[in-house]
Amino acid sequence: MSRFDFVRADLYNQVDSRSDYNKVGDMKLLLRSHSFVALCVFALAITAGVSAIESLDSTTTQFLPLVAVATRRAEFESVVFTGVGEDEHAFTDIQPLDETRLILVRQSGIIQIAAADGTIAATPFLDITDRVAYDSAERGLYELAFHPNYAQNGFLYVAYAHTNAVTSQKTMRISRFTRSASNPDTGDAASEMILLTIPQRNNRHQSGSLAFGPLDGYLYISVGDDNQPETAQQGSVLTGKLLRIDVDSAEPYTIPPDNPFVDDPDVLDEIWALGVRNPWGIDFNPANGDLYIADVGDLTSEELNFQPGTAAGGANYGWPCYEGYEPHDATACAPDAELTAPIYAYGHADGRCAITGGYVYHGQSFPAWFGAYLFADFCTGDLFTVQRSGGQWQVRWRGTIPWLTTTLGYDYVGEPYAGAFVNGVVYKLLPTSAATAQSPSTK
Ligand SMILES: [Ca+2]
Ligand SMILES: [Ca+2]
Repeated sequence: MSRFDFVRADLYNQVDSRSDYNKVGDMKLLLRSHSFVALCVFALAITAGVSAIESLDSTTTQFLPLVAVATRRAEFESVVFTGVGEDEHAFTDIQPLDETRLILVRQSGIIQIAAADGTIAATPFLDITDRVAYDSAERGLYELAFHPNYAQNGFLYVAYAHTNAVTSQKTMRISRFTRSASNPDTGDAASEMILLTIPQRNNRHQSGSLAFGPLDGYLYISVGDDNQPETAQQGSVLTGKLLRIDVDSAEPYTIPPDNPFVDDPDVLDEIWALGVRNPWGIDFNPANGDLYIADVGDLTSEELNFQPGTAAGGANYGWPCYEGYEPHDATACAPDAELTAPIYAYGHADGRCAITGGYVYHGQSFPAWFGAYLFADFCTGDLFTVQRSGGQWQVRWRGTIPWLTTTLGYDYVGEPYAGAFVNGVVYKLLPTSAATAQSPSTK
């Protein structure tokens, strides 16, 4: 019996064929070239799809259709926090710099500092636009991870797309930068130490999410399949994988001795997990080391994968053998028993198109969300929480972010923000009852 036999087939009854909008890159390209027309068509597509969808309750593990969402009360309001019209480049990461300030990573290659009132500092924290290959679709600067001991060593890590000026070879780089000795509010652009250079052939599915394991201190890196799905099952390349490296024992890095494939000559030692497509966000629960992997799907399914904090690595999340719970391409696949199914997947009904990963909420403004993982859909902006209760995963709709959601982030006390695509806005999410009385500038 397949591990995928528990699939709730009804999830896929909702899948439709409005797949012109079903991938982040497609949507971005479309918006860049035909933004107004695309949005109008998109709105019509949503409207047209609603009537065919049955009503569902949010306490089930299915998504609420938009018609039902509209009748429910959103738990938050999205207050414009910063950046309206200043710069249309997408946000790819939001996280605290310190108690009062946020770090905002932009796909174009600039990392900025936002003050508590939303003001963006005139001097960027780091500007590496000179080496980031930004194509306004999927290539660019992805995520940033501060070293757990950043306060002492000043090390930060980024993932970005690069194109060699002479050979035109495309790569994804994982690099370390060091805080400036003269200005602690800046990174030193000349301090780059390249850890990994991963060859890429295409412009799609680069991923580039970074996170330090809260239990082991190792750096985890997601690498997309580079639009070569078969590579996700190949141990000889790093695309379509999660990697795990030790950045502390020697430069540029070493292999943790307990990595799952160090004794397997057929699988590269950096590999921690296989079978991912385009993880748009890997994030640990800092309380217990649980790992959430939001993996953007192809035509049918957006999936959320999970690894308990006690896991020893080596999981195979199944792409391209499966997309979500559906068989996709069985060529050169491991047996089903060796694959790990997602904890949740959703189709593209109601205009949803691509999962945007978030983080495990530990703030105070939304008590009902505490300990739950937040994620959103890129196209609709619907925000959901997922949490295990009584051994079952429960997904709940919490509200809708008003613009295409490229990233979810948080401040020093864990309160949520959402980065938008192309309109240069970061939203702060405030409880509905408080949002009208409280703006970020008065907080
Ligand atoms: Ca090996
Ligand atoms: Ca999968």
